[in-house]
This record gives sequence, C-alpha cells and structure tokens, in this order.
Amino acid sequence: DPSSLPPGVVLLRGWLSIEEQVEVIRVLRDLGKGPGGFYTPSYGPGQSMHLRMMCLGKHWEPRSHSYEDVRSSHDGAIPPMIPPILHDACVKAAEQCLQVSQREQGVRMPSISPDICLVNYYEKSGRLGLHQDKDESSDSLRQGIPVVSFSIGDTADFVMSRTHDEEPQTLQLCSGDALVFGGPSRMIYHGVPKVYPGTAPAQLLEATGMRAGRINLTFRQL
Ligand code: MD3
Ligand code: FE
Repeated sequence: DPSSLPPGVVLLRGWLSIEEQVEVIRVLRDLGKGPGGFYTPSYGPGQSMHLRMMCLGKHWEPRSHSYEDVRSSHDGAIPPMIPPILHDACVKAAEQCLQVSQREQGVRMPSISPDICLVNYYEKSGRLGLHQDKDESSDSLRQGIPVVSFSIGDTADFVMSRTHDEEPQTLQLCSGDALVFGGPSRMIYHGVPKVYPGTAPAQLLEATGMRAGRINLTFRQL
C-alpha cells in the first residue's frame, strides 16, 4: 500500500523496463572494466562492508564520512563520471516522484542535480546495516534534496524507521523499482537486511549474462 509510506518517500514499482535495466547493467559493466571499478569499502581494519561498491562522479570515503575526488584510502583511482543516461534517468525519476509526493502526500521537495551515483552490488550474503545518509552538505540535508535509487536484479528486503528505536517498516525492492527519499524523510534510518538469491527476472539474466545478485544505484546531490 503506497499510501502507507512516510511523507517524502515515493516508490515507483517497475519504473525501469527490462530493456532499460539491461542497458544500465551494460553501462556499469563497461565502467567496471576501467579504473575506479567495484571494490569492497571498509570503515577500517576488520570493518569491511558486506557489499561491493563503485562510485561515479565522486568517491565516498567511509573512513572520514566524506566525498573525495580520488579513492585515497583504496587505490588512488579517480571515479568515472556519471554517464548521461544514468544522470537523465535519475532526474526523470525524481520529477515523477516529486509530482506524486506533492499530489498524494502534500509534500513539496526540491529537485535533484546529482553529483554522485553510488552503485552497490549485493551477492548472496550481501547486506547493509541500519544507517542514515548524512555525509552530504548541510544545505542538501536541510533542504531535503531527495536521494533517488534504482534496484536491479535479485529482490531484497529494505527496512526504514524514523528513529533508531521504533519498529522498522519493511518493503521488498524488486528489479526495476525506483525509490525516492526526500523532504521530511531525507534523514530516515534505513538498511538492507537480506537479498533473495535467484529472484532476478530471467529476461535480465539472459540478456546480460549477469550472475545472481542485486545492484542498487543511489544518486545524491552533495
Ligand atoms: C533513505 N542503499 O547506499 S537504496 C545507501 O539498497 C543505501 O543499496 C540501499 O542505503 C541499497 O546509502 C538503499 C534506498 C535509499 C537510498 C538512500 C537513502 C534510501 C534512503 C537516503 C536517505 C534515506
Ligand atoms: Fe543509505
């Protein structure tokens, strides 16, 4: 029931067609061949995240909770630019979500001009603990500039809660879903406790030769 989502949260089920999902996977695969490809981010020794990541536009540095021009704590690579096709998809999804949130939730959110795209790759045991995204500028956070995300591949459980204590609300995110968090929900706690291996659409696997797993793209304005 979409009307039970918090104000500023909009889910567009199946927003990316299979053909668009295939194109995104091809673009990411090409980018991954050059410098700046997937790696395992870490907060420090013995504190690796349970996913692999590729940053586009900027590098997100978990050790300092900041955004950088190079992968200083990893290999010094410069992150690739956000490809125009991904940039445009983000802006288009945001436009649609802003209309929905204004009409259905009475919430006004600013649009987004994305500076960074984080690509998370979850394998069978991939997960992401409950956290807030607050490494962006205080201006971006204060204005509630939305974060836009696309899910591709295996289905995952996604949890969110307004405070650290309350019972989280769970959503399943499926291949092709677009999800926007802005306005009053920009600082919500959220995480990905579980992915369901073998649930990706067969057509996607056939067209890409993609291994099992889940890809999530998040776009932010810094
Ligand atoms: C709510 N990624 O990269 S996407 C992240 O599925 C992240 O990989 C998850 O949380 C993933 O930080 C969730 C949905 C999402 C993304 C960003 C948000 C929800 C958000 C930022 C603020 C609030
Ligand atoms: Fe997050």
